Amino acid sequence: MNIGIVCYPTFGGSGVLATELGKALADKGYGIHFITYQQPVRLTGFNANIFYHEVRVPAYPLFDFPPYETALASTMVDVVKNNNVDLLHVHYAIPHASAAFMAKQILAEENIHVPFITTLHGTDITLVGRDKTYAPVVTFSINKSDAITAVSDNLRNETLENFDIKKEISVIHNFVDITRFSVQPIDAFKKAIAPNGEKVILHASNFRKVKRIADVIYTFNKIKKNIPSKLLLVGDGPERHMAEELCRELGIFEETRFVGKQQDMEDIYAIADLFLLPSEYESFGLAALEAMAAGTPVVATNAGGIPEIITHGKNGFLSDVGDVEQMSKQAITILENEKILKSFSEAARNQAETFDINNIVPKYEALYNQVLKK
Ligand code: GMT
Repeated sequence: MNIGIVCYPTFGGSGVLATELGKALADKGYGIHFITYQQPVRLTGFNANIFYHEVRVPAYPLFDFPPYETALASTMVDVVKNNNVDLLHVHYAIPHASAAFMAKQILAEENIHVPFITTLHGTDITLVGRDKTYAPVVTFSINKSDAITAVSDNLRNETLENFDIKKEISVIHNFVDITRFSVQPIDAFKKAIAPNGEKVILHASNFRKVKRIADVIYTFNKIKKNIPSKLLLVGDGPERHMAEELCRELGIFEETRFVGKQQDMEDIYAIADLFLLPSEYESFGLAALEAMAAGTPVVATNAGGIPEIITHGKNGFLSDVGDVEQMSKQAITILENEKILKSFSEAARNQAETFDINNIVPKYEALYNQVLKK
């Protein structure tokens, strides 16, 4: 089977998930055609079954806003025709689902019938998609999808509550490759971050407002008063400058390390003792799952789909959004006692195993077969 995968190629969770899915399917013998404006960041190495098709958006002086959606739909048409693509799987509704619908219609004119599946990831529904500017097109293109999936029960419910969806939405949770995250910590790296054996508190995200980076910093500020610790911040985005300023204001800049966007996340999770995810909302929280796969317990908010991964008091802790007092107490509970830390770490890893790639990818394969049989 040949599958066209459309996603954002960046460090965002939807792009990461789509790329890992494509790689896993290629390993199983599927022909995978990534269609996007840039090589996906997690698409490294060579695999004979993987193809990357760049969407080019030519500049023209008339265009203040180059029409990416049109270029994407045209590229989809081209890729389907020239590579015998059997189905399209688009990740993140905007503008991928409407572009896929357009491509499907164009191909139908030539008697080429290609179904498309839309996977909803989060902000395409909860933040951006709900905005009046996009909502009619998002609703229409979700309804026109041949199958719809959401990455958590919470996101499925949010979609049904906020959009007039006339079709079934299947929940296929995000996954993690447990083997990839089972690496030993690199001593030199741990020493560079925590030279005196301090605990390493980690946060990784795209530093957008929804991640509440200030809460990461305030929580850390409280933790470090009780536990010798360092804060490692991975990623980049609009809130980074504010975060650096806040660390300076609180006088903890020396205890924090901003390392920007990173590829080898397994090595980073491996040296962390605790992961903080104080988001306003997460449809799922893929970074938390990756941390857990590496045996790093997570202190997070009880927002969105996070409680579908973290069992409060067993493999991590959950708090109300903004409750930094509570989050710091929970972090200290885990970190101050090696026995507790070990038991949370093991429980986190066990929980992550239920979301292992080998358990989840077959669900997508079953859906592809179902859609192609229709
Ligand atoms: O906002 C992000 O974290 C990026 C965003 C994306 O679409 O790239 O992530 C969303 O999709 C991820 C993968 O399914 C989920 O793990 C994240 O929870 C979700 N983000 C939000 O809902 C804010």
